[in-house]
Amino acid sequence: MKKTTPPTTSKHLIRWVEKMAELCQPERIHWVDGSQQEYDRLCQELVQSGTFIQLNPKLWPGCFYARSAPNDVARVEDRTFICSLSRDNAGPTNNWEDPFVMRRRLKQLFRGSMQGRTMYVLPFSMGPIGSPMSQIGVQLTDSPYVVVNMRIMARIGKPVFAEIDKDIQRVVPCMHSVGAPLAPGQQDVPWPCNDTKYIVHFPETREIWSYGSGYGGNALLGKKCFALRIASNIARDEGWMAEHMLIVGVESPVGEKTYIAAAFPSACGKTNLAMLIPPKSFKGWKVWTVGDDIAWIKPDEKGHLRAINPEAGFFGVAPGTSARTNPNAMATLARNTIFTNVALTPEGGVWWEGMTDEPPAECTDWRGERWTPEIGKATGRAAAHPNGRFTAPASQCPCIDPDWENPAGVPISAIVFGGRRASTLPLVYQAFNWSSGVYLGATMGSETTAAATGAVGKVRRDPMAMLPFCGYHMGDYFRHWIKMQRNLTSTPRIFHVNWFRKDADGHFLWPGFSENMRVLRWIVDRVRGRALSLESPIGWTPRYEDMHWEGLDFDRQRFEALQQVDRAQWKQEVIGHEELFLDLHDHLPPEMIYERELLICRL
Ligand code: TSX
Ligand code: MN
Repeated sequence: MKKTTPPTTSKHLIRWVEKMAELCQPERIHWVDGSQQEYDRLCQELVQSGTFIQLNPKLWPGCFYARSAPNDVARVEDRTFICSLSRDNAGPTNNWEDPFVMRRRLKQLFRGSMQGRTMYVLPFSMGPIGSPMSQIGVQLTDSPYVVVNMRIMARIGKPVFAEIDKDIQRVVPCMHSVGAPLAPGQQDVPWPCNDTKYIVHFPETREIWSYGSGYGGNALLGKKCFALRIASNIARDEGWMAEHMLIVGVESPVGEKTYIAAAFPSACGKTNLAMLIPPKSFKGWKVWTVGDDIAWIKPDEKGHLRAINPEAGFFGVAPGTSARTNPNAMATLARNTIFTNVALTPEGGVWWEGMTDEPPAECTDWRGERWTPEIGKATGRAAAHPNGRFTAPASQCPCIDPDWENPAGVPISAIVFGGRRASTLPLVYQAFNWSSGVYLGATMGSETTAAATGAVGKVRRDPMAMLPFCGYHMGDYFRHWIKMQRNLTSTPRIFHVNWFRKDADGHFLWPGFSENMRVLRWIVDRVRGRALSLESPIGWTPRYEDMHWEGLDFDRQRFEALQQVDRAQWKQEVIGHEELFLDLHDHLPPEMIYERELLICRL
């Protein structure tokens, strides 16, 4: 085996790498330094191997294009496991396997799995290097695609080795193989992967093992696996929170800044909210982006919550992103971006559904086949995969917050939960207090939109948008939320929003997008003690006169329809809450039961 000198003095790390190399039998070991030259060389190698196509540098400078295998296009929740010692610790909403059984199975899968490939030793920091809120991992991977994506999504390489050598922080070992060993002389494919997939977490020993996939959350192990599933375990033990939340700073015309963290299930436009541009009539107001996906939130020494974005880039869904829906995202991904599973234009550009009103006359779709609008219409095939992605550096975002890399994080004044609900849920309301806010987050959900994933319009509960990402029992997770209040001198105010309420004719009642700034402004004013509202059975709701309407023609009647709290609908809603709680009953904190009873009484 070809070897280079390890750029670390950590005997522990070197020994682990040697042991894993013995297991996986790679042809080479490459210690990732994280430099631009290394990145450029890896991208060139990916072009030569056919994984990458370099986009036209005149149109898309520094950008590359990849197509995955058609059976490796998304996270695989049914192949995702939490292997705690006790099954009870994983809870009913996670897949569980005995850690000893799983270890044996993984050893077999990883034995020789990297033959003919390079094993990259990829050290990464989730959060700014050296921040007391950051965490370090080392991913061993046989995928150069993963290495270049991780360079955008996390802080990697030499400075992270330096942190490891200080030997003060625990390192989370992350094993990753695409599960496609090469026999001598065997020709590689553009997207190696395996039909057998395992995304495995060992919460007690804080380890991640991922096999068979090269895609996104399955393979970029710093993101969902570490920053949410493992970090939620660390956070519970240490008294902080690892949340599936965007973070924005809302600045008023006098320069007052209010930071908001917000959790939404998928398909609610989280990245769009994270990069919102206020309407023209909101002179002097500005929204700054700290993060679009994950927040690590911790009490400071004064007992106030502060948050960091543990990531360094955006791994965003491309379809639906346009100069109209999210100009800041379009500016962010205009250069130095990796596109996966979108369409390729004849000019060497990319395209996806929703990017422009007019589709290109002709392009190559995410499968590599010729696509025209006519073919699309006839076959029903989209040019880009609905889960097609861009991997773009956060530093390129025009509205990136000046404090986005502050090692101390930013102070969080409000937490917003949201969902896609055609009825029942008003545009916005504020929970009465912390525990009613935790109840509101625990019972949130979205109506299914894609016919492929089940019945359209059925509410799927997704507590705090963490259902697929909480690395332990959901009931214990609610308990942790409740307990957080005890370590705080002030709690953020908690809100719920719903941009998607419809009228009787099935039309959206709320214009959404930039106009959501009006909701953010009411939230900021509530947090600052400046806005009034009505007490309703579910919480505090703004009256028409509590909102700012300049620049938008939106009458009182329509607003009242949007804000209506219908007691009959809400009685039905509470029955829906009970279904979720049935599953979790033996770990549910009593506050959840009390809050439900109080809600029923108020209705
Ligand atoms: O992202 C969205 N947001 C949040 C923006 C900050 N989307 C897209 C969701 C899919 C990812 C929205 N879609 C939003 C929204 O607020 N609202 C809607 C629904 C909607 C769609 C089109 C219109 C209005 C509402 N069109 C007109 O009113 C003309
Ligand atoms: Mn997410």
